[in-house]
Amino acid sequence: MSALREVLRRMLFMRRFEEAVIALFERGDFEGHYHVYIGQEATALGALDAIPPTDYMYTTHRNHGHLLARGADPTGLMAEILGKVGGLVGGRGGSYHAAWPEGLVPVTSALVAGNIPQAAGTALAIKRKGTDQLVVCWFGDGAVEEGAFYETMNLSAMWKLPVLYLCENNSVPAPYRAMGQYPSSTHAARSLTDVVAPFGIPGHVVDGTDYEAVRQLVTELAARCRQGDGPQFVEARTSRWPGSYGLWPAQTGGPFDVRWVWEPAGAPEEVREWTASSDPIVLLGQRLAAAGQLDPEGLSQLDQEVKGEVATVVEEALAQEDAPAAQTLAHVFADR
Ligand SMILES: Cc1ncc(C[n+]2csc(CCOP(=O)(O)OP(=O)(O)O)c2C)c(N)n1
Ligand SMILES: [Mg+2]
Repeated sequence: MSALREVLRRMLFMRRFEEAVIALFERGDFEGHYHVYIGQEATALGALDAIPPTDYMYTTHRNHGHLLARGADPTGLMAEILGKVGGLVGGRGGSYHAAWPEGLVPVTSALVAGNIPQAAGTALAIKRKGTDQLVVCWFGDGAVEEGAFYETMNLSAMWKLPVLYLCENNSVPAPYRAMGQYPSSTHAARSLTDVVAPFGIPGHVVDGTDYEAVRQLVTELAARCRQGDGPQFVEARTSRWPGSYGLWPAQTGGPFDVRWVWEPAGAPEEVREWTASSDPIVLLGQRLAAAGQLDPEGLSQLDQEVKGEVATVVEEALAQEDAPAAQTLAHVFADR
């Protein structure tokens, strides 16, 4: 199997995993708010394939894809989302606060931009210890509107901290994904990369639907960070998946159908345009097909395998005990 075909398989796994999360929520198997990473799969895989497991990672409310791409156990993540005892953080965090301390994902902040100073703090500790690790810090375009972002850009630039700031701008229309300037509708700057320029932090734009482009850029920037050049800022552009909208995710258009790789026009109206122009699975599938490395039967078989793996994950997570209520406050107060 070619390396990119394996990437496609991993993207499909992430997609089917989150479709299962949606189905479990709709069935009432867990409560609370959650966010899916559908449509951004290529960004997490491209970036994290360029980063060894010895580096730290901080993620956000949209963390499922980051954790899976990082190599967290899918059953542990599913159990965490469901509030089960075998969850990545004992079922206490749920979707919003899923983390993986053993995998150097120490904590997840539900506050937009809350993880940015935490990432810089870890980078300061790394610098003081003198190791050659770095910190990957994920956040959305919304975080660039928060005060914590600016304070942290200033300090991390002054102290030349080894942090890779990976901003996923998921609100860019498809034609602007690989272009230079793109004005945000919620930010006065002409482009998000302009925002870090006064701090002397280099800003880079990449098409977040392009696994190879993201991987190549992050490989280069990680090397610069590691050699002491200080922070780097990436704006990875994706186009928001229209299948999930409103405050409470609801899957309009239904689950992804692998036949849309060959016939995106066959997708339901709600997701048709996005499927054709912006779905990273469709875009990579089409590339592989054009190179003679993928055919409809092969993809369908891959999908069946992945669906089977996800079904096992769901079954094993559901079979676990609920996390005991008495442990809810464990690790919250120093005296417990
Ligand atoms: C400080 C703060 N304000 C508001 C919220 C509510 N909230 C949760 S996600 C979100 C949108 C964040 O947008 P962005 O950073 O672009 O991430 P995206 O959801 O698009 O991935 C908001 C406003 C929050 N969690 N924290
Ligand atoms: Mg956003």
